Amino acid sequence: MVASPPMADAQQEAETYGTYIAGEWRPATSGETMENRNPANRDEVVGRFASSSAEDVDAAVSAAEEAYRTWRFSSPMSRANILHKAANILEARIPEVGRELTREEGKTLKEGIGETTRAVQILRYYAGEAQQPSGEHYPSVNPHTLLYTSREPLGVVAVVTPWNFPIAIPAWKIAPALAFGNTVVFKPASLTPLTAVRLVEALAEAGLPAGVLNLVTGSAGNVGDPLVRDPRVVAITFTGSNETGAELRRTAAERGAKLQLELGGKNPAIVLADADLEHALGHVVSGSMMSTGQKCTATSRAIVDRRIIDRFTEMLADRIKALKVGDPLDAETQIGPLIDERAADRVAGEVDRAKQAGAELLIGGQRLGNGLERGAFVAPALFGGVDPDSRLGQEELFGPVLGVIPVDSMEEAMTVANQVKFGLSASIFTRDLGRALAFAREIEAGVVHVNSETPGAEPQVPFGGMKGSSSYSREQGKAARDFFTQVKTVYIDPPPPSA
Ligand code: UN1
Repeated sequence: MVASPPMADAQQEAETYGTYIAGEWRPATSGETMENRNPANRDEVVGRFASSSAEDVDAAVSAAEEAYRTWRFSSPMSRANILHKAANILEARIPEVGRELTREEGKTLKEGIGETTRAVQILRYYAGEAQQPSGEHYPSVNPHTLLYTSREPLGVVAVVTPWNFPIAIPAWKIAPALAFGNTVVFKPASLTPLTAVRLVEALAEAGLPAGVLNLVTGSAGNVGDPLVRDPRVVAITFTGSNETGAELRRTAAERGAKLQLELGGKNPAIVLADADLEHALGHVVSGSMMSTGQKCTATSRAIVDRRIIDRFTEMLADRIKALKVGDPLDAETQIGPLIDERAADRVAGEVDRAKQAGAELLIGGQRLGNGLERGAFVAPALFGGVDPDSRLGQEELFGPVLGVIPVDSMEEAMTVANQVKFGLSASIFTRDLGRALAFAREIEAGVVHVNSETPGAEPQVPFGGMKGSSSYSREQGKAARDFFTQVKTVYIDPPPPSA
């Protein structure tokens, strides 16, 4: 592994950013701000952001409630126009926004730019989706009755998003919420508020009426809690940890709010003996290590046929060892830091714990020095001979850690793959069509890949997990309409003929 120390624009003056409530950028009512630092270099302040409280949340929900009265009846074509315009505005800013995303989140510049580009595509997709049919016409027992359904918006929606995809996930929640006539209060992860500001700026500049989209930055306790408990918020869409997901289930159930959850994963890649190993290698390494392993769709278990396991493990070790870890703004870097110090210490601690529990650490797992000590860097780790029932085989570590699990047969591979509480995404690498089809049928995962990596989500198809990975609802594609609207059934009979 080669280190490239971050040399970013550390001395640059940090700006202060406000909340966006009722069409205005304003400081938190308390006047307090929070600092956001670059995970590649903790000396660098990326910006200062409003540290909001319940009072700001109250103002944002009031603004969203007020705006809903007219936005819900606005023409879907005018909503589509705004989303198109926002896409164009953001597209023109991809280089800057992608770079800022990298400075605050730590994924490589290529990934930061890629994710911003993806947000543009998502905005465009929902501009189109806004104009699709939104109801059905039915026959009725009464031949004169006009009987149809229409999809109507829900009301004020809380959008609560994670730091690991700080622009794509907010875009894929906010765009459909708005396209279908809801208004939004957006609470981004407190570790990535700048990217959230940039997305909201694009939508605001595109002409969203005041109050339709409100941004409230701050901590989970000060902003997230009052937001999801507010009785005027009728729906909550959340991507993040299973712990927070469990709390949200309780809160939403208590007050009858509609809820959509995207939670963790422990995603397997099965590599059968007949696979093209070079091809599988590329996808398993990229699936497990890109974004420093911090994707809920990341591959964290390579389930490998014993006949090829020695060779494949050696290939994995060589490839992972050669990954260039360093400043994510450096074009040569392949792996950036984790999101913060705490995450880096936690992942390094999990690696130690797994070692002590008997897993065989082949490479990596340690915090990195050599010019990288100012950042949250951990060397990408590979474990061999992982016990599928161990913590390493079962729990999501959310970092650059891959465990190889040996199996003797396709049947055993399937059993191991399904023996976890999660079910987000899964891959198989094989040339055998029968096995690929059996895998697609039997795997307990919401997203299935044959001969490609576990991460990735195209905007036009549903995305979401089975079992502990979600709340059964799906995001994106046509599925977004199911969550962000409700059905109205309308019977229209002609009046009796006048006498
Ligand atoms: C992807 O794999 O590109 O938080 C998207 C996450 C997922 C999104 C993954 N909700 O990692």
